[in-house]
Amino acid sequence: MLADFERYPLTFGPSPIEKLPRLSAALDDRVELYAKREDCNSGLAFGGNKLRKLEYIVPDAIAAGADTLVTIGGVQSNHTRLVAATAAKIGMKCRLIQENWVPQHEALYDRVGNILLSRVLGADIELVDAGFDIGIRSSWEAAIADVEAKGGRPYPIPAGASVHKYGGLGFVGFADEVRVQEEELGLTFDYIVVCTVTGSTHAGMIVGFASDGRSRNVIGIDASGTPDKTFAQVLDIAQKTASLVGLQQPITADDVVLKRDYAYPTYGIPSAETNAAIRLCARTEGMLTDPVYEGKSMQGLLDLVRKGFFPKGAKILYAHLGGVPAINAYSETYRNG
Ligand code: 5PA
Repeated sequence: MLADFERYPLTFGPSPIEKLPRLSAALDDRVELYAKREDCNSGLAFGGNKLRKLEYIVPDAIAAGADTLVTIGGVQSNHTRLVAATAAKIGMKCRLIQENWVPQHEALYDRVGNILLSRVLGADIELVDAGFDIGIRSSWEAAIADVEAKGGRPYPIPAGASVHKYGGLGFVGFADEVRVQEEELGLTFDYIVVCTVTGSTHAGMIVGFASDGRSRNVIGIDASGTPDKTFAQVLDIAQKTASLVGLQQPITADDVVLKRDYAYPTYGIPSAETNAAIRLCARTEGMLTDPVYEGKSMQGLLDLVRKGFFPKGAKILYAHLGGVPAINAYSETYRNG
């Protein structure tokens, strides 16, 4: 489905799939857990899901004759870090708007983790005091206009590279990649579990897995805390991406499975259950997850297994989308492990 779209490689190639036997055993082997390691998919600034999306966006930025990538996220955004790294890699400048998406945080929150890396990567960063919202923001529009007013050629990339005409393509490719790996492994995954916020990761998977009837087997775990907006955005991106790639079947709201029970207390703040999930995964498999995104999808995965949501023996692929650098901004929370 992606043969007609240009791709600029930013990743090492297919991300590895790893079996998680000790985590499965901690859940009484009710299911078989695997992880697809998007968190180590590249040598660019620790990697992550955004690179798979940006691979299909960069050719358009180059063709547009842009010289500055302009994007937006929270202070500890992974997306902005990876846009900064991508800009460096392709020889462009990077302008970042970083909003105050998380209401309470520690003293060095805006100095460590992702934002530290983005500064080292040379991005021009503006901190803006606005709360969490996955929509189009005036601060981002103003930054685009400002780059232009100063004689630059901006290329706008919305939050999470999601509401972009090519934002869903990368994770259509994820599904193709999984099918090849399933052949190699001699198995088929019954479910794919994914963290969902700005929506194009989940939306791309819905389209990519539609051809083998598995759209509804992609279980999105909302980490936004604004699930109505996230749901609507996933559906919209999935429908637009489906028509872009010429999918022969319609995508409807029924194809979007989004679990809303794990984002509490709010975006960017881990609950006690999130932290328990982070620790269990780390201590059984040595696999680190972050308090904002993957810790919440790990929490959702563990809870759904314990509740018997998945049939016994189901093979479940946890999409590990990255994000670990943000854990450095939570040193108080994890001061005793
Ligand atoms: C992010 C997003 P989507 O936004 O595509 O739904 O992906 C959710 C997600 N896991 C899951 C990790 C590690 C993520 O970073 N991060 C955003 C960011 O600014 O970093 C877009 C919100």
